[in-house]
Amino acid sequence: MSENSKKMSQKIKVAIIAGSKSDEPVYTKTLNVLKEKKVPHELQIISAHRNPEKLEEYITKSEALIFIAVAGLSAALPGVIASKTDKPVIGVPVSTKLGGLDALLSIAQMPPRVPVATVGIDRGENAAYLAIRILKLLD
Ligand code: AIR
Repeated sequence: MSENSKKMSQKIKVAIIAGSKSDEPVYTKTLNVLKEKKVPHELQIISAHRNPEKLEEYITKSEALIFIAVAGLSAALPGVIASKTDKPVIGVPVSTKLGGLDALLSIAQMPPRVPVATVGIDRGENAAYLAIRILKLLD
């Protein structure tokens, strides 16, 4: 089997969605761990505020088992994803302003029945390690 068709036959397990390309230093940490551990994944840049329809369409169609959402400022992204899927959602707050406290509180303070697992500010790698632990439960 060629490398290309091998890739095609691997189902995406983790979908990483970032609110902006400017979050790249943080989501790169997530990508690096998933690449190193050979977990099939894909990255999308979709803002919950700027592209809500595109976000909903992507979540609905995605075959991923886990979503990792990376965002700064008011950081609605992880919460919006959790409102549209019952798959696990891991949120990564980005230190865009206020040292990332704005995003951390926004992501962590979800209402009852709509959980988001929140990792530390700029801790993109921990989102990947947590996703891998969850995926191990399925093996
Ligand atoms: N963001 C984008 N749409 C909604 C939000 N909260 C976040 C991005 C990024 C920050 O706003 O995740 O952390 C700044 O984005 P930009 O595109 O202006 O650089």
